[in-house]
This record gives sequence, structure tokens and C-alpha cells, in this order.
Amino acid sequence: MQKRREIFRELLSKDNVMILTHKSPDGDTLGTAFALCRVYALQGKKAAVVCSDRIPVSYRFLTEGKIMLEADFSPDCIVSVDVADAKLLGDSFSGYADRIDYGIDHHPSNTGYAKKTIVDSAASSAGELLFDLLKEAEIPFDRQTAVCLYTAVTSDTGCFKFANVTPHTHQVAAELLQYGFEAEPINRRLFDISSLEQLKIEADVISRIESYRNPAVTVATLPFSLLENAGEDLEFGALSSIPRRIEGTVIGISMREYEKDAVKVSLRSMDDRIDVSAIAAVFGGGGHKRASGCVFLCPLEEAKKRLLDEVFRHYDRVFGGRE
Ligand SMILES: [Mn+2]
Repeated sequence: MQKRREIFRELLSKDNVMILTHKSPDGDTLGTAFALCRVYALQGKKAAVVCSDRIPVSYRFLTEGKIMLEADFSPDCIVSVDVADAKLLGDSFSGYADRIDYGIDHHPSNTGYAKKTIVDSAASSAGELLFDLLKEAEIPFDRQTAVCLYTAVTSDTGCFKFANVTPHTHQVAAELLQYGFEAEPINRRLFDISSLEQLKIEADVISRIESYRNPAVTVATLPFSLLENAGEDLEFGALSSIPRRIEGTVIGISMREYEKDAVKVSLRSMDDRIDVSAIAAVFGGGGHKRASGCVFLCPLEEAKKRLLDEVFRHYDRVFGGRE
């Protein structure tokens, strides 16, 4: 078996590289992709980051304001970052599923679709993994690369708050900060700022919260009717954090009907004994033990009923039935 350091060195030796991110892009997939892209550029090579979906406002500082990312050349090498499954590339890049040369990922559920994959599920983020790989391979990088990597790490750790944070995560952040950029505006952009429209939608979601198992299972729903006239720049990452803010929540669920009869679900576990990726897997989804997701193609109410049946089954198995 080829060592990860060798795979990484081989990957960096390529030119004309297309870097694929996952659909519904977050700071980890984008930050890691732009960091890698920058490393290629520093070596005088051509690389471009592509994404099937619009870039959320919060991350446009990484893309120099670009809203869509497309490549204008035909690549000699294709790398995916933070993409657990080729299905997550999104419609515009699904044609590349069999052509991906390298995958860099931290999801234990990575399906191994790339010809060569570097997975480290102990890494908080793909950004932390890419930092480790650069360090192992002794590849120098610059401040802009560090900004991208820091964005990836802080994004996937919820500003260093989540259970995936390890002492090493903080060490990586500390080493990145040595490059001399300001972290405060990045974290403020990612975690504090939102449009007024966004806050009002969150208020709607909060007013619709339902609690079960007193109140260990918390569900926040966003029906399509509330989104029909909404602006294009709404961000939904923050919605998944609403349920777990409620005291006593063990399983936090947010459900967004993004199109009529199509519901995107995010599941968060506050207790190590509850593996929400197993619940998501029942419905064809996946992710991490403490954070995962799935999609239902049916009306919101029906999706909620099917999901909650499964959630209660898991919860009651661990906590011994109705409390
Ligand atoms: Mn990630």
C-alpha cells in the first residue's frame, strides 16, 4: 500500500488540476480546495476550484467574490476534497465520478470512489488533514494558504466548539496563526454575521420548534412556504445549530423543505452513545457519528414522521424507552 505521504507528493507533482468540492459547499470543502489550489499556484502550476452550487456569501472572501466556480480548461488531474461520496459532487460534476484521481477527506464514510484516497477520520476537518499532509511532505506555503486552511478548520469545528476538536486541532490553528493574518474577521464573518432576512427566517424556525422525549429530541422545521419568496443568498448552515442550543437536547434535528416535497435533514448528536450517521444511513444519507444528514423526497410532514420513528428507535434503545 502506498503511504499517504507518497500519494500526496504524487498528487502535488501534477499540473492542470481541477479541484472538486462538495455540493452545498461549506467552509471546509472551499477552504481546503482553495488552500490546495494556492499550493499548486505557488509551484507555478495551473489549478482551479469548481463547485456545483452557488458560493454562500460568508465564503466569498475565499473566491474573490465569485458566486459560481467553473474551470475553463480540461484537466490532466482531478482531486476532490471533503467529498465523502461521488454523489455529493452535485449534478454539474456527477459526470466526473469515475475520473477522480485523488480524494482528500476526513469522513469515515468515504466510499473510496477516487483512484487514490487519503482519509483521516481523526482530523476535525479536511483543512486540518491538508495542513498535516503539507507539513509531512515539507511543502512550504504562504499566508493566503494559511487563511484558507484556518477557514476550513474553524468552519468544520464550529469555531473550535465541536466534539471533533482535539489538542492537535488547536496546534494546527496555532501554527496557522503564525502566518500573521487576523482570525477575528474570519470568525465574525462565518459565525456572527447574517442578513436581517436570515435572522427573521431563523426566528420563524425557532417559533416552530418541536420537542419530544422531554426534550431530548428537538426538531426544527423550515417549510418550503417560508422560502418561496426568500432571497437567493440565504444560508442554512446556522439552522442546523438551532436545535442543539435548547437545553436538554440529545438529538438535534433540522429539516428544510428546499423544494416542494424535497427535504434536507441535518442530525446532530450531543451524546457519544447516539450515532446519528446510523440514523441517516437508514435513509440513504451519512456523515459523522455526531453530525450527519440525509434527504427525503416527500412532503415535510411525512419525512418528519418517518425520520422520528427511526430516531425514537435509536434513542429508546440507548436510553431504555420513554422517559
Ligand atoms: Mn469537512
